[in-house]
Amino acid sequence: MKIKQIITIFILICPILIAAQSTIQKKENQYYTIKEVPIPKDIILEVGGLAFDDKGTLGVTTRRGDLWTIKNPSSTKPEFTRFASGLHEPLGLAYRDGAYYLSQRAELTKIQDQSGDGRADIYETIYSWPLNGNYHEYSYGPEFLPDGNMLVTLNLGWIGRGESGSKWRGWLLQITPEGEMTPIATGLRSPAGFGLNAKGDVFYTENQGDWVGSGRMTHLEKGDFAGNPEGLKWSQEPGSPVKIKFEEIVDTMGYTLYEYSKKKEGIKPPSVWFPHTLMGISTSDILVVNNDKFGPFEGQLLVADQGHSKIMRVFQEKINGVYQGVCFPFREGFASGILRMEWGPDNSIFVGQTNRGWASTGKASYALERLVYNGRAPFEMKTIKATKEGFDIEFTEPVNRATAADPASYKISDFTYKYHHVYGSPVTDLQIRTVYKVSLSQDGKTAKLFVEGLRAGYINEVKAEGIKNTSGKKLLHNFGYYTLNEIPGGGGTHDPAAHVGHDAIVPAVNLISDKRVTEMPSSWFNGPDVTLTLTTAAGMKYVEKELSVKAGQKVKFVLNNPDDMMHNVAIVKPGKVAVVADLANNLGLQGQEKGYIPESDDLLFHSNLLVPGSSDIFYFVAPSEPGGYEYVCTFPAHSTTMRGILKVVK
Ligand SMILES: [Cu+2]
Repeated sequence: MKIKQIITIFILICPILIAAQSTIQKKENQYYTIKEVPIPKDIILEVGGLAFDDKGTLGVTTRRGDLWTIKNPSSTKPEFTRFASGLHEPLGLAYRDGAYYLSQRAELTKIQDQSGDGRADIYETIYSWPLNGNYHEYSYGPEFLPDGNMLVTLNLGWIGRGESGSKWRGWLLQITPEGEMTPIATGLRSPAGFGLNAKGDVFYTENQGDWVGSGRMTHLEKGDFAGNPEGLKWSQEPGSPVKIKFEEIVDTMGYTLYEYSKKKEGIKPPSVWFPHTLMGISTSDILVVNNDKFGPFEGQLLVADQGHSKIMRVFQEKINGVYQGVCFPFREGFASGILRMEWGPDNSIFVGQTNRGWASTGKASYALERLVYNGRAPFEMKTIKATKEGFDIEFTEPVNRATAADPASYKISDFTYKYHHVYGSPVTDLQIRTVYKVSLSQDGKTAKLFVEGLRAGYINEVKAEGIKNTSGKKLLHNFGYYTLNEIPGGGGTHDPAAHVGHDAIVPAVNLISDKRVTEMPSSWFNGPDVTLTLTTAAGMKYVEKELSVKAGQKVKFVLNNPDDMMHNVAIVKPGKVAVVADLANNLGLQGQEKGYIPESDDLLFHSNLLVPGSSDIFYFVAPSEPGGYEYVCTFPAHSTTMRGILKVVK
């Protein structure tokens, strides 16, 4: 079956039913409440790192270079003290035995207050690394290992692509308190979040970008290569445990990272993919649920998303020695972009946020909030586990047997992403998997799904829309994404070694619609009355904030996309920009194929979905009714910043 047919069928039988944002936030709030930590007006708390000391005082590093301490951070009147300042964008913080440890751009630093006046007086460099000055050379950490050593990660620079412009950029490094450094793993691009799971294994989160099809989480062990080749520039340096050489990674333009890993030793595919725009757009911190006071999810991981201002929940298992697992939505609606999460002494989670230069759904430029469990467990899919036959879904409470035993209550489709030098990847090779049988456990809490044609190396969208609990209530969140690296006991229909690669590079989306007329109407004898040009810019913006035409004018509209991300433009009726953007967000897995253009009478005209470095031209007659018609990029999460006004005047 052709992919187009499959998608058509998919659209017909599996409409995505994601509730409007505010509705889901209201529901989530019944179980987990977001509370503000008030910040004094004169403090710009763009949070880079969070750590509690042994007295319950919260340390906060900021991107502006301060280290604040906050006494009684859960109270209505927390007490802020500037503990240290003049630091170079510290994007992490840890506390150990009376000292703070933090990564500045070029070093790991230990900071202490020896005089006891509440302000730092000793700044000690533990280990430093070179810096070439690129704005994107972020440094994160440290995270302490149980043995007292520390981990830091070094972001790639950005020059229109990721660049390891100085030694160890793109690496995970281990550093002893005495300042001895051991490189551990590379292939990292934008490793803003990393840490240990409940078993003590190291994971890091990655953002979509070049060589990275979508957000993801990867288990890192010594010698691993996680996918972006830039860091391999240093793999032959003394001390490197990584064997792969830079020139050995070639752009196949078709393989997935999983398939490539089966052909070449040392490549580590992710344990969990976070499908772009469906589960977030820029993963950040990882936090283990290390207690049973936070609901029924002890031992699972929470993963934050900076761009979508939300937290996701992850359950992982190890099959054949390989980590894999599922991500679920958990809580959205935070005030700004989440970079850090830290457990407070009261088992609430402190959530540190910032969005300067990195747009986010939450509009505040920075925030510190707490996520508090209300003591009432939500009805959720608690875990999804892979089996030889399909998946076992465990619920947080017993389910209605009739709904849970019906295969029609579940929908599964699987897909993957390409591994190539291009920024991101379209959803690739999407197919529907049939659930042909379900058996329910005695206690009514686990449904065993029998699924045809499982494919190893694919991401499975598992939806359970039909499920109710014994009192008739529906799931709080009814979908998750399971990354199937290994099928227990073998099986499956997909042989990666025999695979010859997927279709070429980026989809040539060519939207055919009466709202995108790409040839000048033959009746326009004298050509268009006016040509409007709109240009995209970095940071999810248009260069032109306002365009103007006369009512009824014949318009030639040019959209140029010199940016490194995909963008489009939709011109909408006055006041309808949020409605249209929401509809686009809710297109789900079919979004990209539709160019993120939803069907709506509020949407008047639109462009194609443009890949980086391309343009589009379309023609329309300006509305006869004067007014402020907004234009917006409907690519998920772009619409908050990427918009402007088309003024139609008399
Ligand atoms: Cu855009």
